[in-house]
Amino acid sequence: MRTQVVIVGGGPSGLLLSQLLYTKGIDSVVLERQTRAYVLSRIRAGVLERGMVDLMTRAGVDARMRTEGIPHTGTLIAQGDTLFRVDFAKHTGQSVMLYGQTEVTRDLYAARDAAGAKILHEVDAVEIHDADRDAPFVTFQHGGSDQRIDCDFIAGCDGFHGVSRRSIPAEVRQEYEKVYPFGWLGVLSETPPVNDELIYANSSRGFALCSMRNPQLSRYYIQCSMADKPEDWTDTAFWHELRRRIPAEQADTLVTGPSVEKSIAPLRSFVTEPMQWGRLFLCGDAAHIVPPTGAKGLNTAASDVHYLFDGLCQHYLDGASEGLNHYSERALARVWKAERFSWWFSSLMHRYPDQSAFDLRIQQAELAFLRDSDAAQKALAENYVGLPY
Ligand code: FAS
Ligand code: PHB
Repeated sequence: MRTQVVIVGGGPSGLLLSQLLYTKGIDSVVLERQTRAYVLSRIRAGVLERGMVDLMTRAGVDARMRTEGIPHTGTLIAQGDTLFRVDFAKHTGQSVMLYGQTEVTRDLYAARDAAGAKILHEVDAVEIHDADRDAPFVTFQHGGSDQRIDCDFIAGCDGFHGVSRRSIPAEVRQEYEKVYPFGWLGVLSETPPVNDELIYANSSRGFALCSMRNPQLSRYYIQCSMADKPEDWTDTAFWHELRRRIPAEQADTLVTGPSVEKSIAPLRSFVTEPMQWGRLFLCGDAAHIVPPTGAKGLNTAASDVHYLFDGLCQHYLDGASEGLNHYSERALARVWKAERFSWWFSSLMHRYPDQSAFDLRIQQAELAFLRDSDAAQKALAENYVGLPY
């Protein structure tokens, strides 16, 4: 088999890149380890930056998002029982779009199917070969037989646990990591959201987030111990704890119901440099991870895809190599700003096991400054709606 671009990983990064390349007549093959049903079963991100909305529009997959997505022009921040709003529209003139990653993936699959795209599911033993040469290729097992695809370029879109990052020699890679001493226990419930905008809450019992997918589907998170497992938490225990972490007014109006999904996500900040090696380019979680506090995971994957798509178009359509040659430095410049914001917002909103009395006072002062300062709120808003590509 031969194609122009082999894309390892069929999550949002891989599917979005494949669809964008298709709009420019650039051929790709997507290799996905899981089944399509498994990929679509994952409940992850919920907030799309303007840049991601624009990319979905360029990819021709924005129709359902524009009818079912919910634009948000601000968010609420709760400190104990006090609430204040950060107005994105006032500070940036922009909004974000509440539209689940699962729906993004569903829309991308539909477009890829309509285009007769080659997406191979349940592939095993993917190996990247000669990425540092002019004729790279990928081998894998599919349908019980050994396969090989020759290509011009390889996009590593296979997430944190994929094979692509590890295909760059260890002596070439520099990795940066911070593991947070807590996780997020997330619940999806077929109940009306407690508020029409998100509530990020810093309470004496820990962080909580009230989010949503649509007027009848809510997404809630509470900070939990790294030792916790989803089965340790009954629905009753979750709702009781969430009520204790959000302001009384919202706790009193919270509509609870059975969880239709319950999972725990560990929190880490991680970046690998460089994000390219020869003709291999890493995108999304394959190259970096953020704590989900700032809703930057999926959105930073999107900006990677933007830069790589731009570079591949330059190569194939203009015969120029500047975009591909500088992909890693362009992508990393924005990645590190997303890492910073995600770390800062996580430090502001969570209670850390080793937090001293001084640390707590500083955190409370930072929240009070954010509450009282237009400049501080403008800074948060600029980062939240998404910094320029
Ligand atoms: P993904 O991990 O989504 O996709 C990689 C794909 O590659 C997967 O389908 C995988 O099966 C496949 N793959 C892996 N190894 C392979 C191999 N060897 N061969 C072939 N295929 C392979 N972000 C937010 O903004 N908000 C959130 O609330 C949020 N919650 C999250 C919760 C969890 C549990 C996780 C893990 C992430 C969360 N994220 C969140 C971040 C998430 O949204 C990612 O940023 C987003 O999925 C990145 O997309 P991809 O880069 O495509 O990686
Ligand atoms: C979500 O709706 O899943 C969500 C929203 C905002 C975040 C993280 C997750 O910061």
